[in-house]
Amino acid sequence: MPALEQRFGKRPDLIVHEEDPFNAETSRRALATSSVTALDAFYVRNHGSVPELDEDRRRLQVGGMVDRPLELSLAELRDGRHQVHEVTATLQCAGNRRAGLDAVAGIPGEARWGPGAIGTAVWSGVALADVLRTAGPAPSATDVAFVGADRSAEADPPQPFGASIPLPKALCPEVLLAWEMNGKPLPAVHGAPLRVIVPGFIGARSVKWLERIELRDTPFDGFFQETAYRLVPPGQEPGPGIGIALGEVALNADFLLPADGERLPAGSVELRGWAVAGGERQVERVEVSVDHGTSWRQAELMEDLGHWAWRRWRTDVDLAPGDHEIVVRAWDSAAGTQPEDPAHLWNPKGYVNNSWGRVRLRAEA
Ligand SMILES: Nc1nc2c(c(=O)[nH]1)N[C@H]1C(S)=C(S)[C@@H](COP(=O)(O)O)O[C@H]1N2
Ligand SMILES: [Mo]
Repeated sequence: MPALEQRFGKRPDLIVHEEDPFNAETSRRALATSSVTALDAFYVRNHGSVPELDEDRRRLQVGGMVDRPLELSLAELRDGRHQVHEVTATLQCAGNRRAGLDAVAGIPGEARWGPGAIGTAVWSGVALADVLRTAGPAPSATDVAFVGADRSAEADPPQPFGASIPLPKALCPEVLLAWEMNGKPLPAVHGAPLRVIVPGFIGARSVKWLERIELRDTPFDGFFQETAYRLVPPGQEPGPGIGIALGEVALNADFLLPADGERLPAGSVELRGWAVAGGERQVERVEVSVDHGTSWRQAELMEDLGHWAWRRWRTDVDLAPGDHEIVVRAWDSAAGTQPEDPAHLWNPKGYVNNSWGRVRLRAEA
């Protein structure tokens, strides 16, 4: 195990998938114990090494299809011209729960994320919309691209991580250029000195170590937008423009406690987990079944942290001695629910496993 400082100050129960680039997910227990995820527990998804950046010398460039290209220091971003906003938002990697797809058929070269590539934090910074209005988007601009200061050798050719979102989303007040996370300076591993936060969208659109914002009339043409983070049909090879570009998060839910495979005393057992709706949608209902989906009971939705945050849920079930499989599914404000079987969702890059959450438990007399 690497020294603590190489783990970026993360707690020992973080589940490390890769050392460099550092990729690690939060333990189910850590997610279950607080509605806002602690900084030292928050998952990390990197495509290159964490860049060492001198905050005082950094400039944010805003260019492309704008009337007034900008170059802003961090001090200028924070000097009060733009109001500071705070948003509680959940970030989730599009590869969260990939292990469930990998169990259907192998997904080589991709981390087998469990349900912990997700976390909720209080982010603060300025609204991207305010900065964009200062720059003045050209009438024909349709997309806003973000480029980071890291460099990824996973891309072909090697390049900084980058992504874009549609301009209408970029103008929404919840989209932030953030320098604080849970009231503390943004940690280096989470994108210091400045990152984008795009609530309701997959984590990959919330670009860390932000260096450049570019207004365009097409989506960003970098590897991580054009080739990666796309839902490719089974049987096709990932490639530029192949498959659905992932944007809004899909409705999803899973268990946090007890852990899969746990043995516990028969009788009343508390179940806990999370649910996220994605986009503008809200989690309306979470239900669990102890009979493989024949009947469902309502779980209790826990604290409401606002429009952009997950809902944690809990319920008690009575388990007779023996083996049990319990499943969970959520419903959202569009009356959508989750598919039962990960086999029907399998895709070559292993994204968006939002099949029913599942735990197997042994209740002992
Ligand atoms: N510059 C940069 N931004 C990035 C990434 C990256 O590798 N480089 N990873 C993205 C992905 S895929 C996710 S899921 C989130 C993860 O954010 P976190 O590491 O702060 O949890 O950051 C996104 N932003
Ligand atoms: Mo991600």
